[in-house]
Amino acid sequence: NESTAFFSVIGMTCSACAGSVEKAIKRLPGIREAVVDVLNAKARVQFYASFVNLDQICEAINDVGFEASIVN
Ligand code: 9UX
Repeated sequence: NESTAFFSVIGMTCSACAGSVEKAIKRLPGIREAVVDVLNAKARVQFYASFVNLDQICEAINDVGFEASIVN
């Protein structure tokens, strides 16, 4: 079944930044939806926890040059 998580994403300055974060998240297995909000420096991700975990999502965001952390 499906989980939803929110992330703080530091370093996005334009909508293309947000697009590259979205793409990076969606490349992972088990992602249902990713919506990245550049103005609020946040991402909302719906995913299947049997395929991917929160740390892997953070790592994917970090790997494209931003600084992600889990928020509650
Ligand atoms: Mo546009 Mo965002 O060059 O870094 S992609 S500012």
